[in-house]
Amino acid sequence: TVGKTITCKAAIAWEAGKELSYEDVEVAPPKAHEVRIEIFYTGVCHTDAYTLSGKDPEGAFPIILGHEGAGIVESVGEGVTSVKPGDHVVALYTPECKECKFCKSGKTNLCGKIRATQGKGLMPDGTSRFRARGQDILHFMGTSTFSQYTVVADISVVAVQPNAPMDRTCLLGCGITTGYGAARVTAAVEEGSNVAIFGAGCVGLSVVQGAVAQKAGKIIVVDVNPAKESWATQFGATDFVNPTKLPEGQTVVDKLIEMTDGGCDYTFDCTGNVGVMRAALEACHKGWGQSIIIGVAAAGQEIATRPFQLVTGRIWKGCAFGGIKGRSQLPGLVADYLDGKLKVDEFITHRKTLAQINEAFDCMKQGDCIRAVLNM
Ligand code: NAD
Ligand code: AHE
Ligand code: ZN
Repeated sequence: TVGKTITCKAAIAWEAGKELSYEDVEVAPPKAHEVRIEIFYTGVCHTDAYTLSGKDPEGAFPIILGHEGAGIVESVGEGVTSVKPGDHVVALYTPECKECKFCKSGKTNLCGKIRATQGKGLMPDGTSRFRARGQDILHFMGTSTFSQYTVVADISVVAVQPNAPMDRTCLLGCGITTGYGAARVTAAVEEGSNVAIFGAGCVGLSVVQGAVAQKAGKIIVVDVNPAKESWATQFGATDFVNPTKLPEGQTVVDKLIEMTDGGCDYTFDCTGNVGVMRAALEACHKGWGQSIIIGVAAAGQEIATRPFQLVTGRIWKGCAFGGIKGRSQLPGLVADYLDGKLKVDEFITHRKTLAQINEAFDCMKQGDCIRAVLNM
């Protein structure tokens, strides 16, 4: 297959708001500094549904979605030295070139090298490697893992330990790394600090794991779904608050301030709801509390608070992919998983095949789903 176009199955999003279509796609061979990957497993993330809905300002169609994938390198283009055919890999929607202003800053995991073309759904040379029904199909987040074969930039892929099962490592491509990294890298939660996590999905529960690893004091999970209490406890939360069950007149902010003697040291929004983001900021301790926005809000939504909240020392920030540099740090997370220090298996509540992808999207929208993993 090396150097040749591969015809395989993919789930194509032809139009916003419509079901995905499982059909043949032609995947061109990788050009210079590109890698063709046989995807074995992919997770389904809310951000895929968000872009499919048509609300993502960067979303264009037709497109192959998916950004939580693991597989094996099939072939590489000219000049690729970081991975080779046969390597077990995870696709990276946050690439790491190690040479741009961002990568060299030491201040962020965002990489600027290919962000412009990635946002347009194209490979770095401005073209697509996918064709179906005689037309070009766009790439998504530089990964497009809802295809049995995909082509990515060589800076958008990392080789990981081959003894780590790919149906688990795929989840390190987004949800788990995002939450775990937010607690360990972006917030760098200190020992004994009080933490509140809004939203106990894959991302929020991964923040809980990160907070446990950082030896946080109180780890308070806030969720409107009562079924999330046992999930929170299983991952190491010390307390659970359901904002819909508070006494009349008490807000979730009042409750958290009361539980933490003045406010939390760190809070995390893992819901994407801008009202929740405000509550998370205002539940922070005066003088130093930090609130980290992780959730992706719908297009057009804005956050608000009284500026006095910041004047009095609360800090509002956010992160993508948990602040983790994929090529440098993902093998470390896989090692944590292999050593039993990072839970991954526990997140998989649903398993489907690529052909059943629309069912997986339906599952994701139910309260009992943490992650649905697709076998390609
Ligand atoms: P999820 O839907 O599985 O979990 C969200 C949880 O929030 C659910 O348990 C839900 O009951 C709870 N919730 C909803 N409204 C609430 C409210 N008002 N108060 C308290 N809890 C509430 O989602 P997920 O997969 O964990 O992802 C969370 C968010 O993070 C999504 O918006 C997703 O798009 C985003 N995301 C961001 C990044 C990033 O890099 N920044 C990466 C992955 C996902
Ligand atoms: N394209 C959207 C924004 C979507 C977004 O915030 N994406 C996150 C990852 S979510 C993963 O599930 C991200 O990485 N953002 C940083 C980046 O560079 O895209 C929009 O509003 O335009
Ligand atoms: Zn995601």
